[in-house]
Amino acid sequence: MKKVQSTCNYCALDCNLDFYVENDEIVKVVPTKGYPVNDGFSCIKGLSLDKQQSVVKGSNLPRIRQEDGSMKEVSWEEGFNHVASKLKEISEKYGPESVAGISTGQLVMEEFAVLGHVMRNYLKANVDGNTRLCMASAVVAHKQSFGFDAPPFTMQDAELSDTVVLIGANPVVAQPIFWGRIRNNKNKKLIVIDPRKSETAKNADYYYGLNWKSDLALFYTVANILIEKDYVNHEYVEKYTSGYEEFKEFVKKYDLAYGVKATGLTEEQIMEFVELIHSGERVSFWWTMGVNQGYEAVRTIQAIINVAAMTGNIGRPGTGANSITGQCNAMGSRAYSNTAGLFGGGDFDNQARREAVAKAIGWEADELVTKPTIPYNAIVEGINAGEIKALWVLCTNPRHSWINNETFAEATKKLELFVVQDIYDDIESTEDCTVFFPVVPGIKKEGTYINMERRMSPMRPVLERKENELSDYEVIVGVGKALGMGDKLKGFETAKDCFYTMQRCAKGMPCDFSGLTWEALENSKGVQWPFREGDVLESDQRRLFEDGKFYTADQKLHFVFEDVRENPLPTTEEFPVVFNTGRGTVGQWHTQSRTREIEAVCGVSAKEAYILVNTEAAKEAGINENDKIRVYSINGHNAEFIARLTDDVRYNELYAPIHYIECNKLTASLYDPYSKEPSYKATPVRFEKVGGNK
Ligand SMILES: Nc1nc2c(c(=O)[nH]1)N[C@H]1C(S)=C(S)[C@@H](COP(=O)(O)OP(=O)(O)OC[C@H]3O[C@@H](n4cnc5c(=O)[nH]c(N)nc54)[C@H](O)[C@@H]3O)O[C@H]1N2
Ligand SMILES: Nc1nc2c(c(=O)[nH]1)N[C@H]1C(S)=C(S)[C@@H](COP(=O)(O)OP(=O)(O)OC[C@H]3O[C@@H](n4cnc5c(=O)[nH]c(N)nc54)[C@H](O)[C@@H]3O)O[C@H]1N2
Ligand code: SF4
Ligand SMILES: [Mo]
Repeated sequence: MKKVQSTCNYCALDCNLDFYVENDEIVKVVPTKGYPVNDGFSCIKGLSLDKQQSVVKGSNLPRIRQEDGSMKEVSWEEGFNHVASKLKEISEKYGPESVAGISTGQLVMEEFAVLGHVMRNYLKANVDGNTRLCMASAVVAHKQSFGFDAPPFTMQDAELSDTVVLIGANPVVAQPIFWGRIRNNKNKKLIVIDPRKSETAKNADYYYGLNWKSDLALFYTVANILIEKDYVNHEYVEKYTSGYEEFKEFVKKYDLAYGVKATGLTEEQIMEFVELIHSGERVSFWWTMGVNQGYEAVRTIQAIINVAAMTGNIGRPGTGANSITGQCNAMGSRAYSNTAGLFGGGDFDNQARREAVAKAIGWEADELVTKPTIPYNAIVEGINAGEIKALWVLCTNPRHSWINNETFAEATKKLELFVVQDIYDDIESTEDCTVFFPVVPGIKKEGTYINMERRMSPMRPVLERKENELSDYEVIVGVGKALGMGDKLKGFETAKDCFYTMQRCAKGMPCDFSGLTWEALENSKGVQWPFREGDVLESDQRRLFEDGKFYTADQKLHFVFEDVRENPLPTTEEFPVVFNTGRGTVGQWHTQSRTREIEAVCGVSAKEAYILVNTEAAKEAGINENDKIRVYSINGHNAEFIARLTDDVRYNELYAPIHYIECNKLTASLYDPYSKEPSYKATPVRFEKVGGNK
């Protein structure tokens, strides 16, 4: 029996799993013992990766839409030539910016990189990813505060912390293995900040159910009181930060009375939180989508960073302002997709970086793309405005997951070329595609992942490929060749070549991994960047900023802040209820295309869209458990859900799991101004019983 150690390609923990294979069949999946992330444990999704091998039904050949609307199977060569000639034709006719791509945080690093190379370096097109829906706010905040998009922690910090603060994060459902590690820390106080009494909040020692999107007000108030009480680590602030004095003046107006009014918490709760932060010796702050997805998300993250910094809770074991990531390779997509920054980091207008990257890929600096991509929302708006005519979607399902998703449905009808590349041919996004590229799932491909604590780990083929089965990497290279790139694909021929090309690009940057080889990563404990040539791995738990030096020009952490803004989309008399959204269960993954093959999940998951309704509010509206309700959104759309009654959501709140397409039918197009990440979690709505008289 063959054993292959590989990486789970669902969530951002990147658990390692041992696949046992006999006669090209997976006979068992065992979470890797001794692996620093998951040490012998995993959740149901990882354990069920063997189920994800049927790929598309029928053959593994591409399909092209015909005039009568049917899809015709063609050879791979024909598929590549068709897409390449359409891309060229559209690019020449309407200009390079009429071509766009939407990628993901679920491909391997090498796949984003080669896509960025073909689409951005060569075609000069725009390519954004679903990481925009997820991590963009953290990226912008990290860059401004730390000088680089660098999550500072190692996951062990949750075990070493005496005060763990979770803000808008529900790891019981979303990162179960990480939750296990928090729970195993018996010496901690657990504080959860979430308007909804989430599964995690129910396990908290201190739960603060603040108003939606009032986290910024809370953290400014907390900062002000910490200063007033002189609970500040002055030595840390003076040595390692800049902008503190200005921040101190700035937060004066955010007094306790303001905090109480804005957050809906009591004076006692806010003061208790302040005392908990002060009395903790190793306080760690962790946030996820409850923070990243908001109309002032970047500044909220920076307020959390500021509080961590002014109390000296950065760079020590058990501390940190720590962004919990979502998808298996969100970190890889951030540093190596060539979308918001150059390969390996650095802005597109940074001449020194341009030259270094150009040299690493064997091009001239002036041949590289000159500016970041337009963001996801601008791509969708550009299609609707008739400016973008070609779209290539890979490994994401925007018809379901995009905010206000009817705008995406509308857009796809206007495209001249719409390529969808997925392991399933029947996801919602394929409905209007003009070309479908079927690809193999993770268990049949190779490359590198980077998890939320910067740990690189390999994906290696567990099963052999069958006839005509291609990986994302090969499909992208196939299109590149058909475009006539020739020598311009040098260094990108295979995933392994690309790994070394990216290594050259990142040399000297914070995410430098020049000390690694493709082979050394295999069967390893993973390696956290930075890992430079000559570095010796002294520990498999490494955090950043232990020396107090940051990646900014003055090497200091920058206090960044701005006034709390009016909510651009407040509840109204007509839409008095807040529509909160997020993950539903451990077994269900996003749009459910991937997890529907897991019988143990599907068998127990609701088939129809359901929604959590507050018991008292339901009673008043004459709604009983399992009744159908209709929710009307401020965005003009409405949808039906099965009501589930609970006291875990508030009187004027509904909670819809994202695993049903109805959810994003109702979210309204609102973004953080700096990151352009959608504000998915607080749309004004109203509801009524279907067939009711309200
Ligand atoms: N089983 C499963 N696991 C997953 C995923 C999945 O689809 N299924 N997806 C993965 C991905 S890509 C991601 S990004 C992560 C997401 O992981 P999480 O962010 O932990 O999950 P969410 O459910 O989106 O949101 C977390 C919480 O934010 C709260 N929230 C809403 N508004 C606010 C607010 O204004 N302030 C605060 N403080 N909290 C608020 C919600 O009530 C919710 O409980 O999960 C990953 N893990
Ligand atoms: N209302 C609301 N909406 C949200 C969120 C929210 O909290 N609230 N969260 C947002 C967040 S954080 C995220 S990350 C997004 C996620 O949204 P999506 O990215 O749209 O969701 P997935 O279902 O993960 O889509 C991945 C697709 O890739 C396919 N796939 C799997 N493996 C491979 C592969 O190897 N190659 C290729 N080519 N395809 C593959 C799967 O079949 C699936 O169709 O949703 C966002 N939408
Ligand atoms: S916790 Fe995340 S990485 Fe680990 S097995 Fe589950 S989905 Fe995979
Ligand atoms: Mo995400």
